[in-house]
Order: sequence, then C-alpha cells, then structure tokens
Amino acid sequence: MKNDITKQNDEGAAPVRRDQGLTSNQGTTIADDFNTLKSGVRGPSLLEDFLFREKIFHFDHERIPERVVHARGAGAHGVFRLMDPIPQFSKAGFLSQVGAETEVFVRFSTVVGSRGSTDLARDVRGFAIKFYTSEGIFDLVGNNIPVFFIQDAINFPDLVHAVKPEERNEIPQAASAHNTFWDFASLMPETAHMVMWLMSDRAIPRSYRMMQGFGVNTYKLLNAQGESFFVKFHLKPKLGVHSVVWDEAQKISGRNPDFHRQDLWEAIENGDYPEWDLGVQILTNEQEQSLDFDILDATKVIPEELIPIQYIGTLQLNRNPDNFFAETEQVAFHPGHLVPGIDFSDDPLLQGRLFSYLDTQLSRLGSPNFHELPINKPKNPTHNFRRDGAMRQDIPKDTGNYNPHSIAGGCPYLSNVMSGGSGFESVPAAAEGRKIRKRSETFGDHFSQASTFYNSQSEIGKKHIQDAFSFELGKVTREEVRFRYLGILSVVDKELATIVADRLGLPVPDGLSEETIQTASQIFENYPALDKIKLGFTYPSLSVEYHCDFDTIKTRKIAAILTEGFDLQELKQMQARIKEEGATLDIIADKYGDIIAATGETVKVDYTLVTMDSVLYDALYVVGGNASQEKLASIKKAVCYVDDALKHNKAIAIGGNSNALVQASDLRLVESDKAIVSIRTADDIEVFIQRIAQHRNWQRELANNLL
Ligand code: HDD
Repeated sequence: MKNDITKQNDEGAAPVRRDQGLTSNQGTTIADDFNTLKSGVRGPSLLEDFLFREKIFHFDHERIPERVVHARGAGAHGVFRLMDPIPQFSKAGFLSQVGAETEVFVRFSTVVGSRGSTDLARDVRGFAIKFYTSEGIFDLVGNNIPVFFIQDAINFPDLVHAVKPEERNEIPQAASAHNTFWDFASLMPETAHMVMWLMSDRAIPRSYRMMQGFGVNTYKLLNAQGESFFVKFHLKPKLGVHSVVWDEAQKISGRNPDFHRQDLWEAIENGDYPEWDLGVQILTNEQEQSLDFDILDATKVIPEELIPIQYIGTLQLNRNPDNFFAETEQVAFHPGHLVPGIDFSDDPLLQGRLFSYLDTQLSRLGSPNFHELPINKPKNPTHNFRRDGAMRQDIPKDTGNYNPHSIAGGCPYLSNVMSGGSGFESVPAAAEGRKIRKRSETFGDHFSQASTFYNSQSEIGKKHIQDAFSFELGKVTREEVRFRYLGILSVVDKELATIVADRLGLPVPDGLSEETIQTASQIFENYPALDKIKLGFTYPSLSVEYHCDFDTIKTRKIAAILTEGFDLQELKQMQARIKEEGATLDIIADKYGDIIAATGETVKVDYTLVTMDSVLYDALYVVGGNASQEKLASIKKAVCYVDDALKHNKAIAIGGNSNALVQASDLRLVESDKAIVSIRTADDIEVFIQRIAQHRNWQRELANNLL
C-alpha cells in the first residue's frame, strides 16, 4: 500500500451502493437535497421547509469550543499489553496479570495553537492516554517533556494567557516567541527548567511516534496490603526519540501543517503500528527523603540514573479513529479518572489539575453526561445514582435514584459491601496542617536542574538551545524583557547567557534582575536561595541521543528525484532495498505521468517537485543518469531539494557519475561529509541506509554554516 492517504483515497472508484437512502435526523426519507422549497421556481423560499431548516440548524451548531489549551491534536486507538506485572506496588487489575490487554485511546497535541494551527510549532506536546480497564477508566494525561512551567496550579491561567497569542491582536499563532510569554518567564524563575526543555529539540519532534511521554506529576500506587509508593510514569518510543531542525520545522509548517497528524495516520494505515514501552519509576517514602529536590515540585525531573525506570509493558496504537470529531475532539481526559491502586500525590499542580479538567469538559462538551459519549464511556458497566442532565442517553430501569434505598434490591451496592473492600481507596496518608498560602522552601531551587539539563546536552544539543533562545528572545520587541530573561540565563549557565546576549546585542546581566527577585519574593521568603544551587551536574538520560535508536530506517520516508534519462536499474536496486528495510521511497519528478528512463522504459511518478518538498522527507536520493541530473540542475526547485536536505543534515545519495547537481547546489560548498553518499555499487546503497538510520549528520551543521 502506498504511504500516502490522499493517494489511497484516490485509488480506484468506490463501488456503487443502493442500500442507504438519505434521511433527515428524524428518519424521514429525502427525495431532493439540492433545492429549497419555493413558491414557484423563481419565487421566495417557504418558511415551512423543515428539511432545509433542520439541515441549516444542525450546520449552524456544528462547532463546539476548542480546548482552552491543547486544542490541536490527533488521536488513535490501541492496546496496552502488560509484560511485567507489579502487584507488589499496585492492586490495579490492569497492572497485575502477565499478558493482560487493556484497550486505550491516545490523543497527542500541541499546547498553544488553535485547532487549525500547525503541528510543527515549537511547543510542548500533549500525550494523553485513556486506559479502558475492567475496573474503570484511568487517564494518564501527560506531556512529551517530564517537567512543567509552574509549581502551583493557581498560576496556570497566567501562564496560558502569557503564552497564547497577545490579547490585542491575537498574534502570533502557535508560538511562544513574543513579548508576553517571555515577560512572564522572566518574572517567574520557576519556569527556567521547563523553558530549557522547550528551547531544546524536544519541542520540535520528527513524529508523535518518536517522542517520549511522561506523566510529569508524581502519583502514588497502593497495593493490596495497604502499602503505598510514589510513582512517575514514563513512555519510551520503540523508534527512538528524533526531532527536526528549526528551519525545517518552520518550512514544514507551510508545506504541510498536518505533518504529524498525517504521519500518525499513515503509519497506522500501513500497519506500522507505533509502540512505546511503559515504565514506572517507583520510590519508597525513604527514597523520596534521600533526594535533594522535592518530588512534589513538577518543575523537577527524577533522572533515571538516580531512580531506575522499570518497563512493565507496551503501548501500541493500531487503529485510526472512524471520525475525528466523535472521537479525537470529543474525548475528555481528566487526571482524576483513576482506578483502585493508583492515587495522587500532594503535588500542588496536580491537585489543581483535578479541579480544572472536569470543569472544562462542561464548557467544551456542554453536559455533565459527557461520560456517555462512546469515546468516553468506560468498557465496564457503570451503576450509580447520578441522574438526568442535558442529553442524557442511559435509560435507568428498575433502580433507585437515591442512596440508601430498599427498592430494586438496594442495588447498586458499595464495592466493600459487595466484595470485601476492593473499591477505590485513597492512600491513607496523614494530612494535617495550618491553612496557609505559601510555597514550600523545598521548591525554592529553580536553577540546578535547568543547568544540569543544559550541561547534559551534546554539542549540537547545546547549539540548538542557543539558537532557539536567540530566535525567541530576538522576536521579543521589549528590550527590558530580553535583558531580564538574560538575567535568568546568567544564573543557569554563564556561557549560554554570553552567547545569547551577544546575538541580542546586549550585555550579560550580573544575575537576576530586581523585578524577578521581587516577584519571586512574593512567592518565597528568602529569595533567591542562590547558595543552594548546584551547578555542573550532568545526566546522559537527559539528552536526546540517549533515547535514539540508530538501527532502523523503518517507516522513514525517502524522496527520489528524477526526470527523463534517469538510471532505471539503479533506481530499482535502491527501491528494493528501501522496501526491504520497511521504509518508503517516493518518486518525484518535474511532472506527473510516466517518465522515460535512459533505457527507454518508464516509471510512474508519485509526486511532482512542487507538490512535495524536501522538508517532508527523512533523506534524499538523486537518481543517477546524466541527462536526468543535468536537467534537474537547471530546475530551481530541484536544487532546493538538495540544498534543504543538506541544510537539515539529512543523508543524501547521488547516483551515477554526473556532477551537475553538485555544482548547481550548496553541495559544492561541503568538503567531506559521511552522509553524502555517491551511489556506484550495491554497497553504497547499504551505506546510504545506515546514514538514514543515523537520522542526521549533526557534524555537518557544526562544521559548516549553511543556514
Ligand atoms: Fe493540562 C488539557 C497535560 C497542567 C488544565 N493538559 C491537557 C491535555 C494534556 C495536558 C495532554 C490535553 C488532553 C487532551 O488531549 O484532551 N496539563 C498537562 C500536563 C500538565 C498540565 C502534563 C502538568 C503536569 N493543565 C495543567 C494545569 C491545569 C491544566 C496546572 C490547570 C490548573 N489541561 C487543563 C485543562 C485542559 C488541559 C484546561 C484543556 C482541555 C482539557 O483540559 O480537557 O483543563
């Protein structure tokens, strides 16, 4: 099957069916859906046209409010398979039996942009999983970054107002690169760690299938013996973690704003089911005490070098939704959808989330009965005394609607009456204290982990962070905001601050600004606690490279560009090997139809140079054949394919012996480069495949200035 949905839909005519008649919503069959009822063919429309009225009425109310954050998303159905049960930590049924399978629905999202915005914004990605367990629904509402901007949920509306488009003119769409976000970040030093992740390549993933997932907040597990543990949830993609580069992200946003959505859809349609290992990082109460940061603070990560991750099963996505609105848009996640054996910690961000998610579904979906929508309905039967409300669908029969009651046999019973106490129980932790609006001093170090994150990156990882800060702060028009943020950077890492300050034409501040200290002092007594900061630590697990998979080109997309006079023999060899490796090779030429090879045979074109683009592919293959390459060298767009692939550090294969495209493109500027492969023999094809598997040749970017 071809790896492209528009093509699939176009292939072959749909068979004619005569078994479904058009009806109104009331089931009345409709004979004419093209003309309104009128008084004479040229006369006015009649008010009695109930069929027209119903059609327009429904259309007028088709839209519902988009999510206040995470509006742009894509979802898929799948299954979670448990390999390593953990009954010693949790009594949750779906975590207790080897081989247990639990249906899931996953929705990926960007945070800031509206529903129609680009997939490739620099942004955090949502990674929300609905587990339909036999004991009820468990929602793991996580992100692809393990920390968060703020520590207390009360600041969430401020954060979101600041990062969303500015209120005067709703500009810019789906971007943090503007005054209000950086103003907020510069005044709230607790954002420092998360901002560092946001400026890293994590915020521009190559694919939803190639990003990690994190529950972010600390949760608790409760076992059958009543013992509790702290837990962090992790998801690790089988295809490794990969990103695009910023210039590429910006171009993809124009060429195909649905890039991630389409990538997910096509992979599932092609049977390349995306998979992640689900892991738990479990801490006893004693281990919690041994860490030098607070695990209730969502701006902190627990490096896996300190507490290892135990991988317990696999999440697989294997079915696309039948209808985007009914499923992906109407799915309603809530961190408070829990099952027995899992509970919350006292993380003040998580505690606030518990209020927000239920609340928001009411304004989005319009009814407390949103749980009855097919995508939100638990797979196990539900029985309770909740009644009525807009759009109620269940029809309760022969039951009481109050508790306790003695009619209908008294059902439903509480679980502890039914089965000796197997229902949901909160972890019986002691909670006593004076009512107080104050931040714990243990949340006060905002810089150690930000510095650790930066220093744990490879050379290219650091360069990309420097570039991202320079871009984002460069878009800030208020100089005082730029300078104030440089103050935060100067505490995180002097070298980073110096590089960015230089590009902004500003001096490096000597520590935090007065305004920053003033704001933080409203939250913390004795701020800044700079003496607590520990600089210079590194953890390999915080770098992208640690999570990369360099063994496979499975599901990667390669562009083969050619025109008349190409080398068919070489193309066939390449095609066969790419296919064997589970990747896709698209043939792209200057026009559609059959293109004639040097030998006179023809090949069918998948796309033209203008309907696709270099940035939509993982690698480029310029098919051999002198006449073909000479003509391509004279086509500006073909040269752009080469220049962009080169600039974005992709593997490039050049077939045959012609030097024409090398001379016409920036290839002539690059001296030795292991990911530019001349295809002369079958072995060269193998080298090309290995280079694609490497994802990018970052050395090229470090050695040349191609941007
Ligand atoms: Fe949130 C949606 C993830 C903090 C309030 N959030 C939402 C979604 C994800 C997250 C993935 C989209 C779910 C979907 O696909 O429908 N949010 C997070 C993470 C957070 C976090 C990982 C930090 C640990 N969120 C957070 C806070 C609040 C909210 C502190 C408010 C106090 N989030 C919401 C919301 C949303 C939402 C307003 C919008 C749409 C929705 O809930 O259903 O309630």
